[in-house]
Amino acid sequence: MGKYHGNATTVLKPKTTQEVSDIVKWCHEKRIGIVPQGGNTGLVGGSVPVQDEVIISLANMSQVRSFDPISGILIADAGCILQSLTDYIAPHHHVMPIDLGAKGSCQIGGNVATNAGGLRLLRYGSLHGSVLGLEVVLPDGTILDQLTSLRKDNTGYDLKQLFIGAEGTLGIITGVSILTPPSPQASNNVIFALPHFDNVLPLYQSVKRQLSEILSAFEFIDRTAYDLAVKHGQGRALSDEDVEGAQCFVLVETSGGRREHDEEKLTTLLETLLEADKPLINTGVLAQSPAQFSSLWALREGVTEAVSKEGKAYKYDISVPLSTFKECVDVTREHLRSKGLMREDAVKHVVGYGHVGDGNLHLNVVADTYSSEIQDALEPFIYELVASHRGSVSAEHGIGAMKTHALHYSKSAVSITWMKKIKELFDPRGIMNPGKVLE
Ligand code: FAD
Ligand code: S2G
Ligand code: ZN
Repeated sequence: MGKYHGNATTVLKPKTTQEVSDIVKWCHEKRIGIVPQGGNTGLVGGSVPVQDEVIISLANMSQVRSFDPISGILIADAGCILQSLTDYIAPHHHVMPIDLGAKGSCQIGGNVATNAGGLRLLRYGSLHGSVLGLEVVLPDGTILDQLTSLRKDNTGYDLKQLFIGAEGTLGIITGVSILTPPSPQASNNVIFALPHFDNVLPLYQSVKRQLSEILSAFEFIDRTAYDLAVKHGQGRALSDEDVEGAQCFVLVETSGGRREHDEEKLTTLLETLLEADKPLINTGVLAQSPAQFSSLWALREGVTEAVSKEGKAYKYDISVPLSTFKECVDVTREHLRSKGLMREDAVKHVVGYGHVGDGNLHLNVVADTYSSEIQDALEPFIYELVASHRGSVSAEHGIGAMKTHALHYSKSAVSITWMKKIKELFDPRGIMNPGKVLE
């Protein structure tokens, strides 16, 4: 399951919705396949041609159309980069309801198309909730203008929801209307070192109870992921003494109304945890400065890069019950060991990290090289493991081209049949992102 490589002869970069519509109309008439492309940061090959489709890049549609600092409603071209939108609304004291390590390149249109989750979903929910409206060019070139900025609009079927997470297979998103929350007056974070994984769940319970409304992220990093992040220069959050005996780590972020109030809550939490008869944590380090706040996040966000620097990654972005996070990593490692594949010239590491609050584990197998032997050992093993927990084979990254064969592990035959009926209704000529999501 390596990085996907397609080859397109043509990349078009329209500047307006009308240009997108004109191009799509032409492709529709000529029955030419299209791949909508945002920032190209997707991890399942969704933005890459599978044959010789025309790539329609939204990069040149990067204007903010409007922002209302009272309601926080932002209407932007789909090609706006997430970081640019974050920077645009910050002076108006608002934040984007989504944050992910790819923010410097990914576009809001791609975020919506993949229904990206990310680091803030725990606090601000899914894009299915924060997206208020969409402008979409349908596979025959029709412009579907649902770019409403209404918080409430119960008039007929909510069509926009179909395009959120459709990965460009039902139409090209050209405009996004999204509700942005007010920026927190104070953000803080703390990293905890835990002696073993079993403490993560009770820690999550007490953190939720003690921080309640100011909790904005609760991220898990196992020891291997942590060591790889440090090895590859993604920050050094804790001293060697602090990490002594730690089996995993948790990064907690708070976003609240008053710094003093939030810091008091965090300090009380840390004291309570450390003074407990059986402490859940070995230690905790509270960020003392904006620089330290950023370096704690850099460590967590840098795991992806560290994994890809360490070797060839087989990435499994899965939803499984929180209690099974460590088991899934350990069982996979043991399975590979039983095949004689846990060795330096085959599989070097099996790591786990992810979004605890979303039940989303990023299980990454780091190999020396890609090989069919490793691939065959991993699939369908991991998909069956996920299905045994009634989980999802793709929590937030989508299906793209790389996981179409695995869709049935998480969706019933009836569901897939009706997905295909919807695809047939919107794209009877099959020109919109062919080979993605549905086989
Ligand atoms: P692309 O990669 O260009 O495209 C992704 C899919 O959307 C493709 O199928 C494409 O055809 C379609 N598409 C793109 N733009 C449009 C459009 N305007 N209209 C219709 N279809 C379109 N993902 C998460 O969910 N959570 C994370 O925490 C996260 N962290 C990441 C960290 C790193 C370092 C990296 C590299 C990736 C991460 N991702 C994460 C994956 C990726 O960033 C997201 O899927 C992102 O939403 C993709 O946006 P993009 O603009 O790069 O889209
Ligand atoms: C994350 C990023 C991509 C990956 O870090 O939350 O979604 O799988 C991931 O490393
Ligand atoms: Zn993620």
